[in-house]
Amino acid sequence: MTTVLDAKPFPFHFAIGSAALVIIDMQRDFVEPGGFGASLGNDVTRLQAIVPTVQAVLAAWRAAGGFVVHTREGHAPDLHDCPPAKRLRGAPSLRIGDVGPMGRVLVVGEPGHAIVTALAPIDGELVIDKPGKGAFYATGLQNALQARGIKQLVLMGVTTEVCVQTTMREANDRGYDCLLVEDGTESYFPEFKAATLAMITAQGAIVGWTASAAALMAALRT
Ligand code: TIU
Repeated sequence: MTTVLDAKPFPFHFAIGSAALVIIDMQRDFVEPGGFGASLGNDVTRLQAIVPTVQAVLAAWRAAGGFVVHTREGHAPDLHDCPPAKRLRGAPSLRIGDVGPMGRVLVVGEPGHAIVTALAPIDGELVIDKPGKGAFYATGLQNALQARGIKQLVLMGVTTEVCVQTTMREANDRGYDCLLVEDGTESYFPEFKAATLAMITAQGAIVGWTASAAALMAALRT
């Protein structure tokens, strides 16, 4: 058993063989200019800044022999899996499916849909394409985790209060213990990130644990 001693609200225990590192939506559509995140009016540079930290944790997790899951938010080219409520919401500069500088926005297989090169999946890692914010909704994630006996999830990715938090809450209801890496996640809104980290650990870890990348990597070295 491995313990992240310096976790909030108290130490987090996991076994590398029954844990998965889940990296949420580190796609060009969210972290590069011209994609979905930017179309909603966001400054994407905040999200780009976490790539080296996510890369360091990913390398440490791989070195420890841990299982890795990458998720990608996106829709089929015919948009059958994109509810009109999602596509028509608000007044973005480009809607889902429109052609932008990185291809069709938030569409599977387009350049913007790809995970950033620094965090590209390698052989043996699971890639989950998801049409929603949560990684369990309309995907094979639950079956894949159950088949491997996974009990604990360590999460990173974007954005903290949207796809990451939604996935953590879905995971809680399915019985997983979840730890979110504080500097391995980011929001377009710093105040939303801070509030999300606080609400996860409140009430005796009502949603889960948080810890720094350094604390997690220190645990992985023991
Ligand atoms: N807009 C926003 O903050 N996030 C999303 O739309 N998707 C994810 O968080 N991946």
